[in-house]
Parts: sequence; structure tokens; C-alpha cells
Amino acid sequence: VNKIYLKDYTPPSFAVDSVHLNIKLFEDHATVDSVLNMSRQHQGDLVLFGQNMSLTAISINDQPLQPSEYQLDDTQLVIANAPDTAVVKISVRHQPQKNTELEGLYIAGEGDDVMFVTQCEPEGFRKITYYPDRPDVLSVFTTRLEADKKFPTLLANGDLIESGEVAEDSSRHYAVWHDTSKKPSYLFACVFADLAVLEDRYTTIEDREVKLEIYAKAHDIDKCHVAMQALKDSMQWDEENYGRAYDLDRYMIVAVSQFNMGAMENKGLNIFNTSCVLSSPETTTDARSFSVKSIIAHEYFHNWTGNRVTCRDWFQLCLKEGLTVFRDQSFSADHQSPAVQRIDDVSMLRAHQFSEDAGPLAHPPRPSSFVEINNFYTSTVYEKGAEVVRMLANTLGEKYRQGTDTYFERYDGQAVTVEDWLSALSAQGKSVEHFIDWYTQPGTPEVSGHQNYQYDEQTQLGKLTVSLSQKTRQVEGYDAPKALPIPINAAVFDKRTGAIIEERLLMLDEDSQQFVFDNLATVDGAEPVLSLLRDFSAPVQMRFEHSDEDLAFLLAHETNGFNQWQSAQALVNQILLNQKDPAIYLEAVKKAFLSLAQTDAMLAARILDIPAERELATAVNTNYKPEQMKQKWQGLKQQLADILKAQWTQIYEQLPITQYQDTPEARGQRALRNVVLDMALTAGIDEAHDWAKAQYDNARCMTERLGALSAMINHQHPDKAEMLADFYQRFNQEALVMDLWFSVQASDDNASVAEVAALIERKDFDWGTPNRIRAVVGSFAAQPTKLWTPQGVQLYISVVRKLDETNPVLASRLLQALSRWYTLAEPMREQAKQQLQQLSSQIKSKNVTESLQTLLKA
Ligand code: BAL
Ligand code: ZN
Repeated sequence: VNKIYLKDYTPPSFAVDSVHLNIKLFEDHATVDSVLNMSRQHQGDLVLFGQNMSLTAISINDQPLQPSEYQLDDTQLVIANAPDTAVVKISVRHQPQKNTELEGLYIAGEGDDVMFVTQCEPEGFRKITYYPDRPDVLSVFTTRLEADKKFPTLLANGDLIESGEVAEDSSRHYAVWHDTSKKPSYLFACVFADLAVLEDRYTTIEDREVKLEIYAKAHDIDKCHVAMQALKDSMQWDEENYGRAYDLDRYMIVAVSQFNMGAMENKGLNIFNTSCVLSSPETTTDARSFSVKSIIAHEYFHNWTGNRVTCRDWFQLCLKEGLTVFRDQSFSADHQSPAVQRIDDVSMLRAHQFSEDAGPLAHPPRPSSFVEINNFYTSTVYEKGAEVVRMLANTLGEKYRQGTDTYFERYDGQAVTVEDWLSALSAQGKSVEHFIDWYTQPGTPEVSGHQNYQYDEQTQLGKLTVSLSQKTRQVEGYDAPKALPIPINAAVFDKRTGAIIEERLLMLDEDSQQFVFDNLATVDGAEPVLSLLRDFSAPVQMRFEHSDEDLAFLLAHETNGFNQWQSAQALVNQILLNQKDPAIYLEAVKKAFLSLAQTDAMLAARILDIPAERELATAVNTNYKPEQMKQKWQGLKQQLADILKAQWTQIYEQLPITQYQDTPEARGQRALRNVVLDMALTAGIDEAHDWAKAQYDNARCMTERLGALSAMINHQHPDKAEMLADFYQRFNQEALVMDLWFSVQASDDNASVAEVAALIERKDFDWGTPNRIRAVVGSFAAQPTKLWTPQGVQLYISVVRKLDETNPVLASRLLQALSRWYTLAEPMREQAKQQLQQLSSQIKSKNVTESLQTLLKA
């Protein structure tokens, strides 16, 4: 396999000043005629990448090229002696009808529902035509699309400048789109479809009237209003918070069912997985609906962070992704309880990124080599990348905004690097260039420490010394880890009053350091309680020597909602990983829960979280026994349910189903109601079976209905089969709801591996739709006790093997979920290893090959 290194980067020999594409779609193939106006920038060959297509004509400056004048192989077309100014004309032919990879120009749907769409990031454009398909080649695109009139919707980036019937064939029509902004080919998009459109307008702060259009199947168009509102909110938010306005006259979003990612930020023409754009109360849970808003924001924010300022090469992927995730997280935190937003973001980071960093797939946010860049759309690049930006923003304070202004002014229209980003941020008089190590060093730092308190009887003042040290594991293939700049938000609490005495940002940037809080006046001179890493100010594992009593104190008194929750999490970790007695936790969490249930329902629902088994397993590096972990997990949940047994009924009854509203308060009440229902069933409250049935029947929205259904399934409700059938009857025309139907069964604790396999064998388990595959396989993989059995691994691997042939991008991403195989206790460890080794000989794609080889290195 061919590894590519960051250190080998060279700029492109030729620029493409403008490009004209003529894409004609026929019944069983497509042709693409392109005209590239190229000019030399550097010495070297003219290199055009291309895959899976046949070249039918090529000329330079109107002179046809003979095969001896260029070199053509499976991946590229190289012209050695091209003139400095070259008009390159190329014609190719390929079969999007047979393209199942969901990359390049591909078919989505079937029968009357068929459409053709593109996915070009990172390297899909080279499956459309030969082109210098690299992010540092920016050009002005004009695109003509031609197809049968059964595809009335013909869309490409920019503005529609012409359309009409094809002169020679009245069954066909065409549209010409022109995008005035310069963009790399990965931001190209086009669509051939038959879609309805929801329209709106937005006037930017610069007084530009922008047409907003969301395209979806007619059946789904009424589910686009949440996304439309989110789009307008995002446009305004970026103006207010980053001073960035939209720059074209049109912003289009197209919903497609068959999509590998959540969505794609193509310039002026976003393409979205239906699961990330469609939302209605009846069909979409609150959690999903909220993530629709975040993803709309994410793709919109890319217009500045990614599109106008783009990446020089794919090693810099986190430059646009980390920054854009941080921006969407900030947007979302403005639209719900910021503490809950932070809890959800950190839970996701811990469950996925920490486990990535702890195993063979560990890589820094900016990797230095790869075989297949598609394998690096990871939690590390995205979520850890966002954490690094968050640390930069917090460290810079008010200077952060000046820094981003400089970044946009300096690099607008350019393809840049992480170093450029840090240099722009550092141009305000406070350097953050040393944060580069966060971008280049893998592994999650562990911060440990303790406190020491001295009280001076004479002055009646205390001195608190906080000793902290950091350590990052050595990852094979990387330099010895360096100490990183770790910003740790701290608060000192008076133990007697529960009040904060002092708040400070501690910058731990050496291996070990001491920080002193002096002249502390506490009631009775009592030793204060320290709260560290408030709001999770750095992506580290914090192992501070807190007593259980101090953690219980923080659970009661922390004003930072994230750290309040975190204190409960720390106690839970002590119980589940270090066999501590749960008594203190149970009492403290009970109190906190009962109080929050009256004031902040959403946070109340979260405060009872027990980290997912997968997250807990991140801390177990050998001899991992999933069954044992699960028993402990369930044991603690049972104790939690029991200690509040006397209260569940009253709390549930205080939360009657009312008319649907999409406000943070209403969402909080629904979340709490579902948690209480599940807990009441766990506590063995008989009436809770009736509540579940009634909640299902009376549900006003999907959050209520699905909450009831999954409670019934997980607690073996006598009517569970009937309810599943009812759910199917109600929603079998709604693909995204059917994903929930599959998922709730695949997540059923009581279901065997064979029952999950039976779901996969169903006719409506659609191998062409990643949403459906993830609904089953993703839910299944979240249950370690099922996954880590010989049958479980076999089932999982059989899915990867099958997808290796049709959709390697997805196959490889799914395979990465097996990365912690080597931590298992024997004999499962050896069995998993053998099963993975067997897979090696059965796969073809370089995507899966790279992931598997890395996995087996553990
Ligand atoms: N750029 C790929 C999809 C996303 O991160 O928005
Ligand atoms: Zn993104």
C-alpha cells in the first residue's frame, strides 16, 4: 500500500484558472466533457487524477494528444511536457448507475425514486473526470447538466444562468450553473433528481438578498421547516459571533437517503443525509431534531471555515473540521442549556475519541501520513480538533475574535495550514503557536494531582497548594510525548458555605507544576474544596485525588453544570472501575436529582447518566470482560433506581403529556419523563408498565413514543411485540422512522446475536443505505457483551466484508469499532484476533486494508 506523507507536500505545477464541465446523464452511463484553462505555477508534470472511467478524448490547445504523449494508469493521467498555458479538453465516460460507493457521481434510491448526486470530499471528484483533484487547486466552475426530463431538478454550485430543452432531443433538458467563487474540486456538487423545494429568503448584514432552498422528496418537504429555521439562525449567528456573512445569492440544501456522512458543505449546494435534515415532531426524536439544527449550522459555518479559507492538503483536515465543530457546538450551546450541550459533547468525545486515542488507531488531529484519507474522518480530527480550538479560544479570551478576523482577512480565498491558523490567532500580541503540539501529538494526556492545605491560625488565612502533573502515553511511530499547554479552569469552594471563593485558569504546561491559592478566608478555616477542569476546559483524563466526600460536595454545590455532572461521573467511575462503595454516590446523586428535577429537567435527566460500557472500557487495557462490566453497570443502575423508588411515581405524574413544543424546557421534560419511566420499570414499579403503554398510545411526538417503546422492549413488557407491530404499521412509509424501528430492536438487551442477524436478513434491511446499516450494526456494536462473542464478531465482520465490495468508505469506518479487540480477556481476545486475521485475505479495498492492518498492530 502506498503511504502519503505530509513532509512530502509539494505545490501543484499547474493552476486551473477556470473550468467548464458538461455532464450528460444517459440511461446507462454518463459522459463528462471538460475544459480546463490551466497555467503553470511551478516546474513539473501536469498531473490529473482519475478513477473508474474511460478516457474518450484529450487535447491540449486544440491539438489531440497521442497516447504516447501522456501516461495513463488506474489513478492518474500525467502529461510530461505540457505548455505553460494549456487549454486541456477531456472527455470521459462512466456508469454512475453502477456506482454503489456513494462517492463521485452516484445513484441513490431506486425505481421512480432514483436520483443521481455527488460526493466529492475528499477525493470523489476524480471519479467524475480527470482533474488536479487536490484542495490547493482552486478554480471558477461553470457546469452544464443535461438529462432526461424525468429528472426535472438539475442543480450545481452557484447561480443558474441558463436552462432549456436540448435542441436535438425534446425528451431531454439542460441547466447551466456558474459559481463565481474559486473553489477546490472537493466542494463541487451536482444533482439530477425529481424533488420538491421549500423556499425562503434571508437578507444578510451586508444587505444581500439570499434565496434559501431545501430540496427533498415531495413526501418529505413538510419536514424541512426545522432545517430552514436553523439555516436562518446560523446565518445570523455567524454574522453576530464571527462577523461573517454569506457571499452568494443562493443557498441550496438537497436531502438524499443514501449518504455516507451526515452532510457535505459543497459551495452553495449542501448535500445532506435525510437523517440530518428532515425533522418533524411525529417522526423525529428531540435528540435527532436538535442535531439536525447543529448539522445545518455546521455545514453553513463551513462556508467560511473550509470553503473560503480551505485546506492546503488533506493532512490539514482538522483545520476546517475542528474549527467548524467548535463553531457548531458554540451555536448549539446558545440554543439549549450550555451545560447539557457540554455534557453531550464530552460524552461523545470520551466514548469515541478517547477510545481511538487509547488504541492502535491513535493519531493526532493532524496526522503526518495516511494511505486512504477517507479513514481519517475520525473523532480525533473532528472532536479532538474542536477541543483544541476551544482551548485556543479560552486561552485567548477576547483576542480570539480578533484572531479569527485576522485569519479570515489574511487567508480568504487561500488553501492554508494549521500553522497559518495559529499564526493568525497569535497576531494579537498573545502567542498560541505552542498549541501546535496538540495538533501533532497523539494520545489523551492524563493529568493527576492532589491538594495540600495550610492554615495560619494567626492571620486566619489559608494557603491551598495544588500539585498537578501530566503524562501522555507513547504511541508507536511518534516522537516521545512532550508536555502540552493544558488550560485547567479551577474554582475553590468554601466547604462550610458551598460558595466559590476564587476562580482561576491554571495553565499546566510542564510535566509537573504547583499552583498556589493564597490568603483564603474560609469559614472556620476549613480546608476548601477544589473543582478542576470546569466545563471540561481541556481534552484530558483528570485523575485528581478527590475524596468521595469532596465529589459529593461538588455534586451539591458546583455552579458549573458540567462539573456538577462530572462529579457524579467521577464517583461512578470509582465504583465501577475501583470497586468503591456506592453509598456516598447514591445519596448525593439522589439529592441532586430531586433538586434538578424541579429546576432543570434536562440536566436532571443527565445527572443519572452512568457512562456507556464502551466508555468505561476505555480505561481497561487488558483482561477486559464485557459480561463482568455489564453486571456492575446494571447493578449500579438497579441501586440508583431503588434508592429513588419512592419518588418515581410522583415525578412521573408531575410530567403529564401536553401539547408538543420545541423549547429547551419542553425537550427537558420529555427527556426526564423517558428517564423516569425507564428507572421506574427498573425499580420494579408495577404501574410503570401501564404508564409505558399509555405514553405510547397518547404520544404527541416521536420522543414520547420511542421512549415508551424502548422502555417496553428493554423491560420485557407483555405488549412489546404488539407495540412493535403497531409502530411498524404506523411508520413503514417513513424510512428514517424505520431506522429507529430497526435500531430499537438491535439495541434490545434481551435480543440474541441471531436475532440481530435476522434483522440484517430482512428484505427491508437496505444494504445501499448507510442509515439502515448503522441503525442495526451501530446499535449492536454499542453492546460489548453481544459484540465481543465469537458469533458477534463473526456477524460484524461479515457486514464489513460485504461492504468492502460495495462501499469501502463505510466498511472501513465500521471496522474501526473493533479497535479495542486486544484488550479482551482470553479466550475471546485470541478468537477476535483470528477472525480479524481471516478477514485480511478476504478484502480488496485500500480503505479496509489500511484500517485492518492498523488494528492488527495492537
Ligand atoms: N466535510 C465533510 C462533512 C462535514 O464535516 O461537514
Ligand atoms: Zn465538517
